[in-house]
Amino acid sequence: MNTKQQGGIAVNQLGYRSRDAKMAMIAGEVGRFRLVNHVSGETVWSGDTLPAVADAASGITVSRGDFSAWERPGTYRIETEDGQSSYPFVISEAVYEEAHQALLKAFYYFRCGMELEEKYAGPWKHAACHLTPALVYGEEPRTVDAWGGWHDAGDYGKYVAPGAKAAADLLLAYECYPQAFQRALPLPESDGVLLDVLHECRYELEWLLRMQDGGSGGAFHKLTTLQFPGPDVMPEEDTAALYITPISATATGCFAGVMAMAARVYAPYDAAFAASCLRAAERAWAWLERHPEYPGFRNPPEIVTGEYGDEQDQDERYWAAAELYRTTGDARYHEAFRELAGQGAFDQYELGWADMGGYGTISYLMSGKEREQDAELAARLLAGLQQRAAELATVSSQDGFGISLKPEQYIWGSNMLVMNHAMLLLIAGRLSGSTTYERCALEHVHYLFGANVVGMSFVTGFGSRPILHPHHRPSEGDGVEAPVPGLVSGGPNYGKQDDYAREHLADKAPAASFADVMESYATNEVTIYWNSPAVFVLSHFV
Ligand code: G3I
Ligand code: 9MR
Ligand code: ZN
Repeated sequence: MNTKQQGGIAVNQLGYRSRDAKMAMIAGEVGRFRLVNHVSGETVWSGDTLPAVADAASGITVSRGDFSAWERPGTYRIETEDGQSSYPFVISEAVYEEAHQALLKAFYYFRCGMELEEKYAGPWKHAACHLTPALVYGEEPRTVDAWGGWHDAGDYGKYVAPGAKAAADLLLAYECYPQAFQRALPLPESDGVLLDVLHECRYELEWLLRMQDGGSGGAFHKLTTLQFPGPDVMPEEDTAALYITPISATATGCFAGVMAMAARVYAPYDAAFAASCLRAAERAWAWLERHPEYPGFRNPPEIVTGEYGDEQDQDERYWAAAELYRTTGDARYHEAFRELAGQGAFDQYELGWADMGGYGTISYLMSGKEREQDAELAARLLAGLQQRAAELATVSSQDGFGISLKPEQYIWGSNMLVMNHAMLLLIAGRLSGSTTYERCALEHVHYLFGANVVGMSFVTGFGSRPILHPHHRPSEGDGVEAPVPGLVSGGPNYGKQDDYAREHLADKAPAASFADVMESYATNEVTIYWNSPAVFVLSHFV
């Protein structure tokens, strides 16, 4: 555990709601620990840590100090007999509101194709970028004018499948927790009518619509320069030619899924937009039907930007069928969904950019009251979801930091898995009308904001020791000291696929394989689809 200044006591650096479970994660065999009023220095409560756990993922022994009993609002710190102290944190009714807003506002900062004005962006303002039409790779001089949307990450590429995952998480958050989005961000589009989360998603959806091939209805896989620009190049300085790569089945499936979802969500507010989303989804579905087998996407030889390769497209088709059925009630889509569900060729409970099956399952289960269902299939999917949630809870109960990642799951973007798992736990609870998994999901939030072995808040701008040097070109190039706020870092990655990690993290345990340095893109990049599940999860707790 990080032993700089504050010692090996990790807490959620934002704090805890009064009535929630509260745990300090303390390195070593501990014993007595105390809760100290950070203002007066007075010890307000003390107790014994739980039996120490040898934690496989972090490679250390952890003693957990449970101070759930203390509910009185205030600012506190945890101390141990040997003089160690945690960062200060608050206990209060409302602790996650600011972070929730910032995690959503981050999408505005990722916007491409428009000026980010000081009025909305503060010091992180910049000029409009990437406005030139993109050459269609292999079909030059054909061009497509697909401006707008969100940059993917620390690079300026725009990729359909990850973009669809990010938008789907936000739309799902809105469908499950509309009350969490009542406060304006604000955005340039804020009008007091449509919630800002829907304005923000629409910015991406409009770009996605431009990524559909007018002729065939398939979705182009991605839009990027041939190579990544230098690490401090601002978006508007990245003026190399843009290329659109060929259509892929995974992009087209994701496109159909998120468009069908949008058609449903926007229908009450903008019938014309909703109708265009539905038409786009149906044309994409028709493309999928005409291409039942399609090779997985590979970067053409000259293009070395993110590949987002994925050989398995059945899960994206499954998601698309579920959303199209939920939105239209058309029996054709139900039939297609049942068929794909029956083949069992993919994981039906995953929520990653390559594994979209979980979205299909969730959509089908959430449509239960609106649509006729195959009762047997619905029961099987619900049982499967409950079982997955139960497994995650079991892993969490054995983990030193209370989360559901096994050591081998600290991969590139492990924080996405942390938040995806919390999302799955919350949805499993919601669909069975229980609060069983809420506590476990919240432990994942505590981990994200500091209760982890590196003792850092993985979100820029939040916590006493937040990420300061994300692999994010605007944060590097804008001359502002603080990085763009509200960005979720990828997190520990035992794969160590960058030079910095290979050199400096070689001997680190999986959960400790992290460095807050710009060079380490395999541990410390930021992306839209690592932020989006965090927005969903915090929406439950605000
Ligand atoms: O799924 C396997 C797992 O089965 C295996 O046990 C494990 C062992 O390494 O690997 C897992 O695969 C990993 C995969 O991500 C899972 O999502 C790969 O190792 C890992 O290399 C791969 O990383 C991806 C990375 O691109 C490199 O391709 C990240 O998911 C993905 O988020 C990241 O995306 C990049 C874009 O290409 C470009 N833009 C920035 C973005 C974020 O860094
Ligand atoms: O900046 C790039 C980042 O967005 C990608 O996720 C990553 C992996 O594809 O690659 C980064 O670019 C690096 C490139 O791959 C190798 N040379 C150094 C680049 C970072 O400055
Ligand atoms: Zn741009």
